[in-house]
Amino acid sequence: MLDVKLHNIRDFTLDPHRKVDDYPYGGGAGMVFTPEPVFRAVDFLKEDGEPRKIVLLSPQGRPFSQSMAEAYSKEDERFVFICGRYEGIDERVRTLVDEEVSIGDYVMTGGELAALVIIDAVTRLVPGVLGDDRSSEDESFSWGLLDYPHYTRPREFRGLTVPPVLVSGNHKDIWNWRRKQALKKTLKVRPDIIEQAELSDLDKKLIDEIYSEEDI
Ligand code: 4HQ
Repeated sequence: MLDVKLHNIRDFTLDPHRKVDDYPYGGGAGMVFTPEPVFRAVDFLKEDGEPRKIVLLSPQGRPFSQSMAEAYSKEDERFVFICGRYEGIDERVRTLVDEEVSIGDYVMTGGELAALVIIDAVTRLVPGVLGDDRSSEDESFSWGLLDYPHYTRPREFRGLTVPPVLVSGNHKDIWNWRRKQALKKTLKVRPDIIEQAELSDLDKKLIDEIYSEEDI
């Protein structure tokens, strides 16, 4: 089971204007998220005494990854995602935070979409949540590479055909073809992943084939 609750930070303000931002000490452009409502919201959420992991979404955080999604999906602890707005959040909020996480090197208007991205990636890994029985070996990142191309019926669509190997029924050939396509795609768009990966002798052979065949 998975349960998501949304809390409006303005509900934790103490002033009639429900203000959550203020000018930065030291000057400069933009506004800063004020600490009081965030502390009050976290205090409220901790009232039941249940343990929680407090996660702050921010471009300064640890980059979110599939391995973090897997780890989160296995936790039975609850999570609180603090989603800031404006230029940033008052630094003292970090004293409440267990983990600071980023979904990528870009700046959004707020952390809400980052929290949704994490919730989405974790949800699909929670057993039974989506009623799925996908085997994890089929998933692209568990290969440690980008995904290989997928095809379904019809065999020919607007003159575009399905690679014959996929209808050959030869599972070894199909596996090798998929692995080679995954290596090819990854070499092209994410060479950094190839550098990190532990490549088998077969992978090295497939990479040699790719280089001898193509201009990549
Ligand atoms: N923001 N990964 C600015 C992000 C972000 C990201 C969240 C926008 C924090 C203050 N969060 N607020 N990238 O761009 O997580």
